[in-house]
Amino acid sequence: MAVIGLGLIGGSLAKAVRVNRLAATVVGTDTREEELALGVELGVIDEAAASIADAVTGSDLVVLAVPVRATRDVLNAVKPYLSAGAVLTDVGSTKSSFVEDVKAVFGEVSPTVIPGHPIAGSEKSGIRAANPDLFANHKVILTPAENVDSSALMRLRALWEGCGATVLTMSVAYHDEVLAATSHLPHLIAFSLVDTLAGEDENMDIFRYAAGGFRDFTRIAASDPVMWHDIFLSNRDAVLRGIDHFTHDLDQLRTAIANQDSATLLRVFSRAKAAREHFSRMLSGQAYVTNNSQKQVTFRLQPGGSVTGDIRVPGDKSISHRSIMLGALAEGITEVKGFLEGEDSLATLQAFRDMGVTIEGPDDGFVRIHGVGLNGLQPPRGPLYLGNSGTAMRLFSGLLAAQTFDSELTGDSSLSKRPMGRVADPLRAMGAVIDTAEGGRPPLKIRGGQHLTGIHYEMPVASAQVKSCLLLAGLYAEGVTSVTEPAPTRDHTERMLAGFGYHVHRDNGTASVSGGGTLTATAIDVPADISSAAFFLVAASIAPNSELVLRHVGMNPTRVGVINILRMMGADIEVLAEREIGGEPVADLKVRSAQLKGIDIPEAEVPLAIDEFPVLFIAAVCARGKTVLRGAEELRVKESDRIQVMADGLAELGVETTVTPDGIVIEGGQTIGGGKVDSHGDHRIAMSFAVASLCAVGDIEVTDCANVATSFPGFVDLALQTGIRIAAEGGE
Ligand code: SPQ
Repeated sequence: MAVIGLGLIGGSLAKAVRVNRLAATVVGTDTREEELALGVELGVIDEAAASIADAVTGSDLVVLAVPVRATRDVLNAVKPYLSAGAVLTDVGSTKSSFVEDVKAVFGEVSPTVIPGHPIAGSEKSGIRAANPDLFANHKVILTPAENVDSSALMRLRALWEGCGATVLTMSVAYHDEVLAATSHLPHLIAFSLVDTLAGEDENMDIFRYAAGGFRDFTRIAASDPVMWHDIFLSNRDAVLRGIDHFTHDLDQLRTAIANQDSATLLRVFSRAKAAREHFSRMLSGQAYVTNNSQKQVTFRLQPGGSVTGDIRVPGDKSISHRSIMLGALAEGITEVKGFLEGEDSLATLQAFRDMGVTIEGPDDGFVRIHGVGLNGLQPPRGPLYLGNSGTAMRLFSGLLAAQTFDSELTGDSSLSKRPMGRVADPLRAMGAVIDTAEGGRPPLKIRGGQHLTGIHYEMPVASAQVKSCLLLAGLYAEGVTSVTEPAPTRDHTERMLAGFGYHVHRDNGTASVSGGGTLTATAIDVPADISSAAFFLVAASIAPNSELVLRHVGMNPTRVGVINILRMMGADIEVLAEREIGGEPVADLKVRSAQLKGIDIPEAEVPLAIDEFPVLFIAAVCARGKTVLRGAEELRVKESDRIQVMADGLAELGVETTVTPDGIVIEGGQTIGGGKVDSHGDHRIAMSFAVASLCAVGDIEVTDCANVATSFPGFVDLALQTGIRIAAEGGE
């Protein structure tokens, strides 16, 4: 391997390759003789070459680590000595200029030329700063051309990975655009600010009193001036676009300050604060919410235990989503208590920030939403990323179908498989223009500026999301929009619309709204989520010697199927202190161990307990006798196919079940053994198998559990606190 240029990056790469024994011989060359001599002395390189010709001759890999502006001259010197098939790469911060130089010197970009850029560095420079760990846990971007030699790419990727880096590939143009925004522009601003302040008369005082903020912000102004001069000139166009964008936004802040416009200041600052808090996630191209599928979290469970205590599970997910949506579209300020700070509802919150809504918090469940009115949303800058949340995608499709601007809704790999035709079709009947991917799957591309007209829709499936989507679209439609459901589904949208002063006509199974009204801000107290409480209701029922109190649980009649079913199975659940808070019934629940019995689950209960079936299957395994579930085909299109995935997981633990197209038959009383279960990234499956450990006879390992954070942040701590023998491993 030949490294041309023994500065910080070239030296660190040479040393990392040597330390990790990734090349037989590392030859270095540099125009600065002292640096070259130091290279050998410090063990950075095996051999010092007196010229580029000597270094390149016989090398399989040639790495250019020279200032960007020197690239062309160095390539001219490399060309005559480069062996056929040798891989040529670089480490420069701009990639189109490297490609242009390669074309100018070689006439083409051959398949073994692979531009590269390690996203690592330090304000230190020179070979003395060479650090073999510089690239560990950092990203390296390779920008191969379409004709790239795949084995060359594989070898170069392996080399960087051998130095501890994570390798990403992208196009040259995309690389330069992204780097202009995330690296070049911040350096420019830091240089400029320090220079401006240094030019002030009282600069000595300014620097003397400079606090940590100044130091943090301007650290990069100590970077190598020549290198940065080169970078700005060679990535000129992309950097200019970044400067123009930034100048425009800075100007807006200036105007806001001049005009005492606190709404704009608060909006920008709170959006920026949220972005900064989640910025590592943003960098992975996932807006501001986690791409949980990339985190590997495993639950390890020891068998047995009792469940005791007095707990409150986090806020209701369905109500949390809706509180942000209606709060954002209302006139005035809505305050929310008990908001669920889970990834799903945070995705909804972030999407509204992306559409210009000022949202303060969440701060320990408290959120303050500065409503913009039904017509006050602004076009988002890019696609709205909704993570794992079916609720967010389906409800957003309704309210975005009526906006003046275009929008695109995307999600993680699980959400990208879920059916969206069920909302797109009736919305199209109202006049919306929506494109989906094949089979009606996400992403959804929604064309703005359409005139919607109310329809009457008979839902073919009992779905609160479809109903809510159409009611939200109906707020904007001309005339009446009415939806009839085949069986009662959760009615939080209807209740909350009424709470915001919007009349919803409800008649048996039909809910209707007339377009053209307004929503008036209100206060919302989100009850604890009965779907999260369900895990503990089953846990305390099946574990011996258990007694647990669950506080402030939402008892909306369209959600209490789990309590009805568990009671039919013989569970000992007391409902205490029933009360109504903000239009939703709430109660405390006391649950004690009980011998459960198998039942035929009444089909009418299915929509009322739709999210609780995974954990109810665990109850059924621990019951005496047979439990039969029918009419639940909807379970197959949730975050996973919840019938099959539960049956597969139970089979891993030695429990046999009979899967039917619309349900399952479970013979109770089987022994739950130890084993390894794949949750398929489905939060409710992961938590259900954690509960199963209470009745198991062996250790259980549940994989792919990161998505538990979508609906139940803090599950592991609460489970441990009540007596479930759980440990979580892994994370980002
Ligand atoms: O939001 P998402 O991903 O669809 O979440 C789930 C869940 O288990 O948390 C379903 F997988 O809950 C849905 C629920 O099944 C939330 C919901 C709502 O808030 O309106 C309604 C139900 O779905 P559907 O399809 O019956 O409307």
